[in-house]
Amino acid sequence: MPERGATTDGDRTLFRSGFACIVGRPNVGKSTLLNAMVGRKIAITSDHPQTTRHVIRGVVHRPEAQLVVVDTPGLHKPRTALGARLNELARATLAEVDVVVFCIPADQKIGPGDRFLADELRRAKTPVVAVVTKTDRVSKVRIAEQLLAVADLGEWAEIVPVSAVADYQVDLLTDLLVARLPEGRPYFPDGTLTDEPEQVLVAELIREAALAHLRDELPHSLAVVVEEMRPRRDDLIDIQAILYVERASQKGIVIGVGGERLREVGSRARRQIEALLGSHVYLDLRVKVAQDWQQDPTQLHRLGVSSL
Ligand SMILES: Nc1nc2c(ncn2[C@@H]2O[C@H](COP(=O)(O)OP(=O)(O)OP(=O)(O)O)[C@@H](O)[C@H]2O)c(=O)[nH]1
Ligand SMILES: [Mg+2]
Repeated sequence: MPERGATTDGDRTLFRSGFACIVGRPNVGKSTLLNAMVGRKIAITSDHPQTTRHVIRGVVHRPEAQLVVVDTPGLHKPRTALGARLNELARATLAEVDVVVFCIPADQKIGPGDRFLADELRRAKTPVVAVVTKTDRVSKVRIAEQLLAVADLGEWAEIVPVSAVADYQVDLLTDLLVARLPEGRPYFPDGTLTDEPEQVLVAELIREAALAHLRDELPHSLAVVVEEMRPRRDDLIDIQAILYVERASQKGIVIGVGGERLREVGSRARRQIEALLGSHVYLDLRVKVAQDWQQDPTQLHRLGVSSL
């Protein structure tokens, strides 16, 4: 029997390859789903909206298929240059993939943001699999209600309830997406899980650690750049990174009383980075001001809000 998702042509088993792009409002669980599908943390996640700031590719390897999953920044109506840039990134990606995964959380009523997106997707013409995320947070009755509400929202190739945290139907979703890929050769070598540069993964893990300690508007003002990454010994890597905030008044919040918050962020990030790199890490964090960088298109790229 061929693997699920593969078909046979006489004796020949077809290899499928292609791209699925995850879209949805901010904070609906797109990056958590990407990580669950790939089986490793590639994209950082947080309970602050607009955590993802650039398009991130993760690779799912199957014996008969390779699925490249593209995580995008949450789509919403732009307020700043950052918001506009994020929307632009997500839209450009939509047109270039084989199938779209549209995430709607089980624990929130469908709102104008979801309808706005459903309209966008109708125009894109790529098949769309609607996914009801975070099913572990609600009752079975509520999941059923949400599935019906999603069905009313548009024309979907499939509707699948999923929990990335409880690992419910993540593999099934992958199977459904693989089945929609064209025949083709793999895009990435065996074993490659992402094409994100190591330095970017490290900067993102530092941002994730900082987001876990920050409230309100400040998360939107934070950007992290790894300035240097150098082995000091066989088993120790020196990393220097800068946390940028938008205003001088925000510096103290990130640093905390007597530097305590920055130390906590550093040790949390260091543990994650050591797991990623498989080496001890000496992490040197500094905080600087990049005045109103969100409003300044020339600074966006430098601070990790990159183009495709
Ligand atoms: N209980 C539960 N929580 C989830 C699940 N998926 C995501 N979350 C939580 O929801 C929050 C947002 O998740 P993200 O994956 O960062 O959401 P996102 O859609 O990528 O957000 P943006 O990048 O800001 O657009 C985090 O606190 C996650 O831990 C799930 O299946 N179950
Ligand atoms: Mg995200």
